[in-house]
Amino acid sequence: MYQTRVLSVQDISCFGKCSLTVALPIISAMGAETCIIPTAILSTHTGGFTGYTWRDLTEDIPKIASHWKSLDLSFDALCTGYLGSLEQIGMVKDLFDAFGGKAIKFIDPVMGDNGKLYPGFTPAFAAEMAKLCGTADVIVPNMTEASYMLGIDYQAGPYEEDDIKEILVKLTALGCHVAAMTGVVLTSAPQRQGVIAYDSRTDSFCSYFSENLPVKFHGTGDIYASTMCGALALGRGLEASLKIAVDYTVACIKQSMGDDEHPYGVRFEECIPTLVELLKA
Ligand code: PXL
Repeated sequence: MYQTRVLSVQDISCFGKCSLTVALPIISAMGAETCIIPTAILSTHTGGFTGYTWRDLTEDIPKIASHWKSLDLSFDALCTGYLGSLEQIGMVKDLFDAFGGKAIKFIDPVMGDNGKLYPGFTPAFAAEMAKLCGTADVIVPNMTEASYMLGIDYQAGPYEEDDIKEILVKLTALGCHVAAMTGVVLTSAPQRQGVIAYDSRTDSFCSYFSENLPVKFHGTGDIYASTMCGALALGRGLEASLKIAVDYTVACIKQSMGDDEHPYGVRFEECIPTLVELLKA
């Protein structure tokens, strides 16, 4: 009997609830077989911690790929998150070539937030990530990542809907089919936050908005991306996938509001039953 199979390529932050420690449980809970290629092992993520360790796994990536090639593995989706170097971007291109046949190539171009790049990222990395995004089917940048990839000035929200749409069209001009902007708040409805997506193949937009909660937690972008990629891999349409991913992310944030002991990540584990319910709809 067929089971959807997803590959997630990103780091393991051993403590801190992001990247593979959220992608693996979330995509698995959605019912898909979840394979991983860890790109690095860090003791924690880099947001709010100092003194973290970093073991680079770049040289393992092509070795894992060539073993898998000998096993003739195939995937329904290839999704990437935080990548650590220009070399790793090149290796993801190779993974797309080797295993991209029937797979949805999904990129969360993790690089920054609130107008700033995360530690260690550079405009040169953003330019290379933009090229990689051109080889994807679906990309899910936030406004910071979109601005760096397009070389435009970052503007803080709320935004005019037409401005977001213009940026999405420019992002698909990089070469991908679908660009979805995350974390969007519009001037027309500042009490809502959500995602607007553009599909260049049908020249159509869709969006899904929920509550704009007055808090910010680390790792919510990874939760959103894992859920959206999982939903698409399972065959849900674009609009349905946006909804499942936004609703699950908002549920996780609500579950975590007022919890001062875990400021580094959300209580996504306790909301897994909600995710399973969202998939039934
Ligand atoms: O949540 C994205 C992410 C993933 N992995 C590492 C990070 C971050 C964001 O800061 O530092 C190591």
